[in-house]
Amino acid sequence: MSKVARTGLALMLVALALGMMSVAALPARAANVSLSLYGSYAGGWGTTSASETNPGPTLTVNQGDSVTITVSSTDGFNHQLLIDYNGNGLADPGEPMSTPFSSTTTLTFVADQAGTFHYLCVIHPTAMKGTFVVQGTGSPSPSNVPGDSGGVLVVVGVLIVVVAAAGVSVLVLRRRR
Ligand SMILES: [Cu+2]
Repeated sequence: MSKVARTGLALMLVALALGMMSVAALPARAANVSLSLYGSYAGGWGTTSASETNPGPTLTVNQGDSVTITVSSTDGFNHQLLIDYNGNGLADPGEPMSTPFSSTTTLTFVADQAGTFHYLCVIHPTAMKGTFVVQGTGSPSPSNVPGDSGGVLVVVGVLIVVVAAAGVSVLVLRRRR
């Protein structure tokens, strides 16, 4: 291998390592978060069956989290949990909603929108409500486009890896000829 090729190969490997590091250095995201809510018409919502209030406890997660809420009815009535992203008090397409439950069920969804929202029981929206906060992750984005600032870093990191890997293979192939 010529000196130029060796230097080129070394540079490519450095770029490859840097690219991989930039992907690995991304802030921790997309955690799995498990929450419990107990609800009744007379009491509202609580994180335990003994602490129901209306409004219920404020639930806070990070944007991108996979959220599982285990919901239990403590009065034997049917309830149905809704994350009311648009605040109209109604179930809309794209808003996470549990099945109706008179004992226990789970609702799993990805908290993809950052902001402060309400959760409520669709059947008893005024008697069973609370606040649901999705904290945005990463540095503040200059635009108001919902989604991630982390995505750009991933794309840049992956591009660096791909280009560096291509460079390495070209050099290796040339050497074989
Ligand atoms: Cu209810």
